[in-house]
Amino acid sequence: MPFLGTGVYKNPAAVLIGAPYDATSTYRAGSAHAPASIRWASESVETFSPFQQRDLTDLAISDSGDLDLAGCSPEAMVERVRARVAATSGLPVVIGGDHAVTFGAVAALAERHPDLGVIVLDAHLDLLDEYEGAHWSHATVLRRISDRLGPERCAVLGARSGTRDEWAAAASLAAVARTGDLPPAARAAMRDRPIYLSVDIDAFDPSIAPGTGNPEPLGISIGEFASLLGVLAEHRIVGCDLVEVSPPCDPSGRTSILAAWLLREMLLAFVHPGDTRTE
Ligand SMILES: [Mn+2]
Repeated sequence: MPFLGTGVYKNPAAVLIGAPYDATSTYRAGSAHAPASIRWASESVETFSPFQQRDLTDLAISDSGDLDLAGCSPEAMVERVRARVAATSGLPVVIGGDHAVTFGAVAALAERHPDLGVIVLDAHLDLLDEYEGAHWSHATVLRRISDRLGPERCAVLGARSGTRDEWAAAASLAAVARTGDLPPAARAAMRDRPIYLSVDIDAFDPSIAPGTGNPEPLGISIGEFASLLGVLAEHRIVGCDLVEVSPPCDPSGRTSILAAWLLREMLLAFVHPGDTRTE
């Protein structure tokens, strides 16, 4: 079942890409089931957003289904995500999977946009150089991105968990904030850059989004996210993802429904009605 409001277009303005992979999860896996669960949950959401006064059906958005990542090593997974995103015209929107999938998308877009900046919403800093010997892990993803782009091109919002060393390393990022607000200095630093937005669902408070592998108290609110989207809609977003929803940890299905709603709002904020629509 494709995501809400998507269709088949020759030149889509945005393309959803499922990345069902959770082999680098460190505590509770299950995010490999998220793409299917979020598509299913999207049936409970309307295509029209009363907040943005915009409708998904006015936009040319395709759902390309899931990548085949079964049995992949983390390196092979990153390469498959990279290759698919590199081959995608239109805004790539990756549905994880665990957070390690983000690096594949960022690697592809950094080739296309040498001045790429990355904004991550995440409870966790993910700045470890390695996790129990693993170079590619959902716990090292921002470190890998920062190594690739430079820390001054990376910002993390909603952050409230990390080792002492990770917090020390975070000081060199463009921004690190516990709230969902992009601090003014980071707004300026990101103003002229193409931006990739990565949304780890655990940035939200666990009372809102309990269905994730590593829930962490004192998270951001949905209202904070909506305000951030308003700010980011004025920037140039060239790719985005939503990761770390774990359906087995989400018996009521509410986290998948929130994820579908967040994706609708992201698509409506980042894809413009003037963008190509070819049947
Ligand atoms: Mn996280």
